[in-house]
Amino acid sequence: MDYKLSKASTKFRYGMSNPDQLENWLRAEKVIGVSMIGRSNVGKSSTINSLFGNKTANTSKTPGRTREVNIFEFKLELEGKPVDDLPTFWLFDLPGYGHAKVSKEMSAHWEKLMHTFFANAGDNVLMLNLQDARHPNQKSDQAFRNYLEPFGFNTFMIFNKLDKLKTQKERSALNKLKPQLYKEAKWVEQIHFISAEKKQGLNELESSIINYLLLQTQLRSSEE
Ligand SMILES: Nc1nc2c(ncn2[C@@H]2O[C@H](COP(=O)(O)OP(=O)(O)O)[C@@H](O)[C@H]2O)c(=O)[nH]1
Ligand SMILES: [Mg+2]
Repeated sequence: MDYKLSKASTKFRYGMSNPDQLENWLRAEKVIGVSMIGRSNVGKSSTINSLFGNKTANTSKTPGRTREVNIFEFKLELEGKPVDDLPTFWLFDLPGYGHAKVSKEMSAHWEKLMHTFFANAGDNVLMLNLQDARHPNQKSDQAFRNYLEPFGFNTFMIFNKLDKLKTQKERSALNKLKPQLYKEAKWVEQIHFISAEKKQGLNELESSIINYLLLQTQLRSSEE
């Protein structure tokens, strides 16, 4: 069956910056969903908009402005109709990592909030680790990957802004990086190359996300 993300059904539900509130909610909810994480300005919000509908995330030109975990509810659809007999799925837009200009206080808050998220999200959240295809695998990306690995989440690495690679040199640099990435991060399940703006590579990514959600739903119902 040809499921799609139901763009019209996505709803903003919470913006949480309080770690205790986030922890309590995650523990009560037992979410199945996906989470977007990456450096500021790599296009997390744009990718979310392209996949889940225009009204979801605010895109912003100011790096590091999103200081909260933004939580959305979404559904799948079949032939344009939202499917109601699947569980509610959740989408998380996480604040970006790796911007140098924030204060110590801000980054301590970020760490606490992120740790709370990763420690309590549960086994059924797919991590979408977004990077900028022109500036891939930065130190902060590697540091984040090392941080994320022991949590054991299913993870995709996604390279966005493919449309900005204009020269052959830039494209071959990214191609050369691929084997290195597969080696550095064997635990990462899939690597995708997209342009959120020019809508490239999004169909494959969407199907992979949907497959993940349906599988988790099946596993969940066989546990009950
Ligand atoms: N050329 C190009 N620009 C993009 C793409 N995706 C996002 N952007 C731009 O990158 C900037 C940051 O995007 P945003 O989604 O706010 O990034 P976030 O901070 O990771 O949420 C904005 O100016 C977007 O228009 C893309 O695929 N191609
Ligand atoms: Mg954003």
